[in-house]
Amino acid sequence: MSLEEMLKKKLGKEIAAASDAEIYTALLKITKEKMEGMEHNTGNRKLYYISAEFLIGKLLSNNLINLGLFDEVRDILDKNGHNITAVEEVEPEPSLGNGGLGRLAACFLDSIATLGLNGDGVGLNYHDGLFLQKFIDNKQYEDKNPWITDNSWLTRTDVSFEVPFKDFTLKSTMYDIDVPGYHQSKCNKLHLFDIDSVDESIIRDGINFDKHDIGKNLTLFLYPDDSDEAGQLLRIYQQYFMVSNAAQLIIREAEGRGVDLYRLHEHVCVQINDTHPTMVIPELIRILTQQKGFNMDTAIDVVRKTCAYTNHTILAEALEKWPISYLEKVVPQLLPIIYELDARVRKEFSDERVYIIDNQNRVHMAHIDIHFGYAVNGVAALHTEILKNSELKPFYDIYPEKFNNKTNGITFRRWLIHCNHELSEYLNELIGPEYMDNAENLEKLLAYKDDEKVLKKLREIKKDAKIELKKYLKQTQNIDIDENSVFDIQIKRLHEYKRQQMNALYAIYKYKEIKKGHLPKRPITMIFGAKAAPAYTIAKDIIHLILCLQQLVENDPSVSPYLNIVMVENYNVTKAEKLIPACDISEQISLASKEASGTGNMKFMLNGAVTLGTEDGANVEIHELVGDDNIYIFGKKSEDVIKLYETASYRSADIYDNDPEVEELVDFIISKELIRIGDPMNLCRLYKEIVGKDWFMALLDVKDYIKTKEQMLNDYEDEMSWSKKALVNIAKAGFFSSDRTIAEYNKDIWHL
Ligand code: CJB
Repeated sequence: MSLEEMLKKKLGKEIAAASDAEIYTALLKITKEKMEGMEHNTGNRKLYYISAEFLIGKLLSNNLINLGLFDEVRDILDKNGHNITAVEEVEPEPSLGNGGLGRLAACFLDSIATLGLNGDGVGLNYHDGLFLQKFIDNKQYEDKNPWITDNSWLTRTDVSFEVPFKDFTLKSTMYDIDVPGYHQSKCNKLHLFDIDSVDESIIRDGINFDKHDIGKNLTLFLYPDDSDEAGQLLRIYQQYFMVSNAAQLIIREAEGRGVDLYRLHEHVCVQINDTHPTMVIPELIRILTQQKGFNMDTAIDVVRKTCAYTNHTILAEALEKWPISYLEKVVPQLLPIIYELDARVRKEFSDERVYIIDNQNRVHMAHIDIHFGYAVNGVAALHTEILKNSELKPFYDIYPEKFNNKTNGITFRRWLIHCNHELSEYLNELIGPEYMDNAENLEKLLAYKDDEKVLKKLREIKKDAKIELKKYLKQTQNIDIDENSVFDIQIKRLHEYKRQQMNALYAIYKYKEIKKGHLPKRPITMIFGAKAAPAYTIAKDIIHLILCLQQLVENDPSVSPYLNIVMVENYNVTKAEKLIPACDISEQISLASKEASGTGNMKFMLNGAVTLGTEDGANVEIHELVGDDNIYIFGKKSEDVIKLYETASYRSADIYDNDPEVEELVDFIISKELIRIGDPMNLCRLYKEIVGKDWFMALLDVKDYIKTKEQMLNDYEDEMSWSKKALVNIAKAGFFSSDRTIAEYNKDIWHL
């Protein structure tokens, strides 16, 4: 039966007569059936990629692309008076992740399947995931974010495990999402564990709920507020539930394959994505010793050869340390094992910085991973060097052989073929389709770097993407933007280290310049998209500042023709897919040393934006690849920043007091213009934070930042030379394909 006939049959009516929602559901069912019929990848060693987040985004188009059906479906819909983009709108975006870490996990699943490797993801099926962001009175409000509908990509399986906690046991249900590789005949799975008793009706006024009622709340939210004890306990419940299911699944599948558990490591490999899944180590040891007759030495040895750990940050707040007393309340069965692991470390090493349990009775999760796993990797070259030479130096001194770098990557299926059809089709025409299978082929584009026709066409494609974004913002937020302006975009989690506040200071600078009559050659559209963690006060104050600036500029007719500030509401994968193709200037302005890698930087580059960035994370590697002429680098270097922290010598007040230009920008936060629009409490708190603390040193780099951005805006006016920069960025992006990253994980760590 042809695809068109199948679709008609599923719909039970003519395609032309069906609604977009009906078509979406029919296509979902057809795609799911096709994937259910595909075999799973096989291999002697199987990977389990355990992660608290999988930010997978909408799946219909990507699945169709990978299955090789996209063009056919698009044509069938066109022929019948429908449009695939409108059908895509119907799909709710799964709310299973927060930021780069979760999106990376999703790109990895795509690449693992594309390389035909035997590997599944394991995580949790959060019903309301990360909150839905709303702006009211220029502030962020959080609402629940339900995404699971009757017809979804989830398939309930009959796999279920008993997960024992101190006071009760919970029975799990495993849901699966199929993961097809690009043009592959086999599939992998994302396993998401859940409990049947979860109860969304306990959520009140936004995202509040009873944190004690674990049987009802366990899989409601990703990263529930952990500013109090109940919240921290809930996170431990979630983490243990995730890894106990993972461990039981691993053992069951291994036994099902006839694996001798004493050789588990030869057949299984577990990748621990940041520290959230760390308890899988003591849990596997517990199962092997208590249920499978292992002695402790052998269990530890086998588990150590099975588990590998990825570090995604050097921020202390994210390196989890759980009080023993909390673990005691939730998972007392793990404590004898954790004590044993700590005792072994203490016996072997005298340096207390590498102990698992510190002198405040807290368990350092990363330390378990490093001692009792076989590999530790950072996510960009600079980040891995910082881990080896400072953050994790005492561990590197002990285990140099375990440390390795795996620079992050992104899947080009989603971040080029899907999100930027026009560009991807043009590349196809120009350099042939080989780049879709091997991204390094994008370099062929370099042959056209002086071809005016090609450069002009790239500019047209960019303009078309801007027009698309303009329509989308009008529809979704009733915001008008000018497609002839330069689009400057910063989209990522809101965090002081990422320095959205420094970008806001630029907006203040530009506003003041325009007020003084220094008009830019071309209007500027500054776009932000970011969610702030609900308990992160200063991050929310920064959102407030940006929204107030947006309103100020919008209502000032002497400024609005030249400057437009837009904060996109509820920034997510779907919105990123619309924003990235339209971008000219990619803002990657973290304080050097603090952004482990970044992956947005790679997506922008691939879509022909030019980076404005610090020498941080993967920006360093982008810089090396494209050369000085095709990137704009500013700010202090990571060595200098690390020294400033070590010597505790940074004082933002010194800069503020001694530099009237900086003082003027910062003072504007509490100016009468802004106080009239915003909430004085929020604005004053932010002002004080910047003047009195500025922990991530926005004032240190702000002037260099402004200068470099001005240079960039100037250079943008030379259309051909700017387009050439865009071309070089696209051509050099091949290195950042997650297929390359996954091939490296497989070669150096997984050996699947
Ligand atoms: N990252 O998104 C998160 N969440 C965390 O809790 C810690 C780190 C990000 O991971 C990405 C993938 O490795 C990195 O590119 C990014 O720099 C890092 O902030």
